Amino acid sequence: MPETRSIVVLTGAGISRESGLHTFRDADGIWATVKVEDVATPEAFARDPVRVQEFYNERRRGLANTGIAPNPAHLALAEFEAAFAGDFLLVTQNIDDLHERAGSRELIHMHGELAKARCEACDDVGEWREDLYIDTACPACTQVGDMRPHVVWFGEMPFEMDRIYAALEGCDLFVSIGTSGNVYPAAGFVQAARMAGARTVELNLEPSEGATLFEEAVYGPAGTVVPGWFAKLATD
Ligand code: BV8
Repeated sequence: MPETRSIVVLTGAGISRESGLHTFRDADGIWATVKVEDVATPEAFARDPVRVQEFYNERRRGLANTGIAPNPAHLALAEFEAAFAGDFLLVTQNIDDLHERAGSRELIHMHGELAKARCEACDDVGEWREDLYIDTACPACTQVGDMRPHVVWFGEMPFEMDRIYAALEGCDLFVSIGTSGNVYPAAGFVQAARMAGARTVELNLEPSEGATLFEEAVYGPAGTVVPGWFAKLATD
């Protein structure tokens, strides 16, 4: 096996499942109880901002629950990154803060962060761990009524796409963990990695929508599969 010099890892909601956070499309997932078009689009926010703010307030309160903590999969990624001599980039679709709490450093939240809020009047983005209301004042410009979760809704451009594609074009290993491969552009990253000639691996509970695009796969819970797989990579 040629030496691995540059790794891109993509994670989705599945990596946080064993930490106690729901996924989206599993039977007990978030989209089983609420519709995307009612809470996760700019149109929904314009139509019913109270409902959208409450949807994210509930999830943000959930993050503050002491029972929610990084699991062995998050910890294994942070441990591997710390010891890896090459380039390592972790791109997550998740808006929870479990990767940073596990110690990951080169980390991009392409769909934003639940623990941050953005002012649409002055574009200030800051840490935000309490509830957001339609009359919350911006801490930077004091404007009232323009605060929103710093989260990427459907139809909005994900963050740091140039940096992500540059990393994919230069990587020799792409590992996708805990994602169903339903949401673009993230679901297309494996294609970019293949174009770059990278080795492509899927670590998931079950085959994703894009399973056939991966050269290798290991199926099982991330908390078990990810530590073992990265421990072996570290000794390859
Ligand atoms: C954009 C933040 C363009 C909000 C989210 C091409 C074709 C078709 C449609 C499109 C396309 N291009 C764009 C679109 C539209 C849309 C899209 O992809 N729609 C889909 C549904 C068809 N995409 C967008 O709108 C994106 N924007 O493309 O902009 C643009 C261009 C110019 C100018 C402006 C804009 C924006 C998408 C981002 C939306 N925001 N999240 C929030 O969190 O509330 S997406 C949401 O889905 C989450 O981020 C989530 O992470 C993401 C993906 O879901 P998964 O993470 O994969 O979770 P899921 O439940 O689906 O799967 C979990 C997996 O884990 C399963 O496979 C399961 O088996 C596994 N699992 C479960 N337990 C475990 C496990 N694995 C391991 N261990 C376990 N224990």
